[in-house]
Amino acid sequence: MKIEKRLMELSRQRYGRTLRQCTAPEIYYLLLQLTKEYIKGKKAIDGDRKVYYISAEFLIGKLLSNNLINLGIYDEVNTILEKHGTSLSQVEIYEPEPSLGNGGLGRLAACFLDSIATLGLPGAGIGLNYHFGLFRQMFVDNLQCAERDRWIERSSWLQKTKTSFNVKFGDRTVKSVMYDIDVVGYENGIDKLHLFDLQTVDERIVETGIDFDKTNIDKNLTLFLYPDDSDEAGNLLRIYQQYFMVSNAAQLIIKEMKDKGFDLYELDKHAVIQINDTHPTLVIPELIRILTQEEEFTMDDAISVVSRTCAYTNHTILAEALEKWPLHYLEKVVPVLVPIIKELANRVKKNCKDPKVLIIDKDKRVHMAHIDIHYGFSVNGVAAIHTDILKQTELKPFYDLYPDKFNNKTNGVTFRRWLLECNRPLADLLDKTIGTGYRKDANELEKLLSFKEDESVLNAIAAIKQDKKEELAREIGKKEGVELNTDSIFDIQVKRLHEYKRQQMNALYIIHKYLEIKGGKLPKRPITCIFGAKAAPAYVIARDIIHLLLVLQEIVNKDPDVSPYLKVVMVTNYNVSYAEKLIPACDISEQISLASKEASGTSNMKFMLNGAITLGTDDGANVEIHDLVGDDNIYIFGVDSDTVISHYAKADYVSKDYYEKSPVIKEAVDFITGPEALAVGNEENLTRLSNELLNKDWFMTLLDLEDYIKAKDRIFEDYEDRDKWKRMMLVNIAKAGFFSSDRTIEEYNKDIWKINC
Ligand code: 26Q
Repeated sequence: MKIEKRLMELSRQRYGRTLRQCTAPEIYYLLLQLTKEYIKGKKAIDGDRKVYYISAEFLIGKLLSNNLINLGIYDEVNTILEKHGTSLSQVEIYEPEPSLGNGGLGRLAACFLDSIATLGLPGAGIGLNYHFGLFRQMFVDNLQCAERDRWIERSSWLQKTKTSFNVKFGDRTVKSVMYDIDVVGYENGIDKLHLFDLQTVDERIVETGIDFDKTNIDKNLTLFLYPDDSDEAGNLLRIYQQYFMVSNAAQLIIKEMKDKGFDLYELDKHAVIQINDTHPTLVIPELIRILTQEEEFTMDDAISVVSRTCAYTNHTILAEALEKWPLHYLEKVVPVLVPIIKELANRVKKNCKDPKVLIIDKDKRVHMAHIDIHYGFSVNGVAAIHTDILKQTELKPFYDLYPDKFNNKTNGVTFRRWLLECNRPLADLLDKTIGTGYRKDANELEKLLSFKEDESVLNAIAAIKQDKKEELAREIGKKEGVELNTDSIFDIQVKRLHEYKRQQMNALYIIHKYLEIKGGKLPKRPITCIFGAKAAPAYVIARDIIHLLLVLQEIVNKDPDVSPYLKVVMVTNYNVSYAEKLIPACDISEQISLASKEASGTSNMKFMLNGAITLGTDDGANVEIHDLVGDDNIYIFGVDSDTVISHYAKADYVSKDYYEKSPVIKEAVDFITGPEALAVGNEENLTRLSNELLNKDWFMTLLDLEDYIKAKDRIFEDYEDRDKWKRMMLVNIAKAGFFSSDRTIEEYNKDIWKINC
């Protein structure tokens, strides 16, 4: 009982009390210290070749349970806590959650670090130590408000290091300080997440909410994740952040190479840099700058070795999300890089006649992705359909130039957090049924298929789902003040709020159902529609959609005729911890993006792994889920990506036509600005949203609405065939092995990184 003894010792030393006498937050700090001591005893993963995963976001979530699981001491610690009158779940609520990411891309980076360490690959994450991460969301008068979310405490997972670099901007030079967070591999060694902070950062300049002086770079550089980029000062700050991140990364990488005695001309042999979307793209010119100006490389040699070291991952085809910086912004913020970027651009211009592949376009905007593609050795998309669209449409001219650079790496999620941690009862059932081999080799989940007709296994899966629904209902009752019926169907859509993800289509379904129920057509079983989403503070329509959802929540839940059959709840401040409660409790996983627009999606994988059935379009990784489980175990609706792409090409989609042709659509859209909605909501928000749907509807909500209603009614109907539903749950769990991030990282390593191969 080494752990118990040490915990009791720590509680005496730190608080002068027994474990039982300590409060839950005190026990959290004891466990933090204990876990850190345990980690110190583990080996650092080391080798001659290392991957550096540079990312502006690492949405790591809370780390206590995750680290205990990966260290293999979770059960032991929990048993000790229970013996002393508490439990891990009562303690971990006091761990502050680092929200160092917006959504999928940031969470993917966190899953990848877990898998890199688990596979024993020498690797490090490199990012920024935002003091306030993503905002904390609140609702006031059915509108979203944003509050700062401070997560750093005196005792935390962050360890201050002695590493520090100078970063030279056009108008100032600043100093960094590097903090480390240990990344614990599952039954393996330790890698590091390096988060760079500004030495002179000053939290006191934050005014109310999330407002602060965007021009005070010496104090604000690492305060916030993605400050508002709706104005020029916000955009400039973003470039300051990006250069600060990559200059530190480049200096650290070069220093590590030198410390290990490696020849910089062989940088590509010892380091591979994975560029997570275009946010870290400036690492390419920065490395070239350092090699040519500080290490006496010729330009040719520097470009050659850097190009053989850097690989780029694309996460989006949305034009507005592809970064293009006006050259004069770069001239102001990072003048030292401008001659290098111009040199890179000129070399492209000399060789390629197609204006679509230029780095600097005719309007003097620098296309960040183009730097990555010309001067990196690998370009990957994040799901099969996404990579195909990149090759055939969005990046076709580049694919024609460099067919060998393009490859697909379908995303994955770490099963440690998204199964072992968030759904321990399901993991225990799997252990008992198919053995524990799936924990190391996720494909072994398929063994579950041989239990497809085994009633006791099917009932056990259903019973776990029921327990998880009850747990979630308690949580939502406590946090949101909404009472849920756990015999109802839990239909869940949680993800960032974006028009292409089409939460507005789900809202229109709710209106349709509300009107049906009002008209006397009752569903066989009550339905609970759960949403979780943050909208970027400057994204007006996204905030209007949140407003509509909150208005519907009020109307539906307060209506005594309707609320016994239909409930709506928009959870506050959706984050990783909330996801860990929502996902295991879900019956229906809503993945309803406009086909072609969701690069992959990763919550779809987490839901599937936890036995939810997907209701989705043929988009992103849904396509691969569909292939794996077959038509009988998924509900696919809507037009396909080719049709969508052709509508855009011909500009022939007119949403008003659909509104006018279909009474069902008309009735639902009219409700948004009708008397019931206006009695509860704001005219300005609701009218703007209605106009958007009627006059623009860029993401074709009305095109798919009728098919969506049909699919949804069919899935609700099928829920009543409980045996069939349980088998669908089992098949989804059994087929989820492909979506382990261990598989994804093995593929990155085999095709791109080539470490220990
Ligand atoms: C760009 C320019 C200016 C300001 C902000 C940005 C910006 C910020 C964040 C652009 C993109 C992001 C985040 C993108 C993201 O999360 N993409 C998601 O990545 C997941 C992991 O690959 C995919 O599963 C999702 O489909 C994709 O939407």
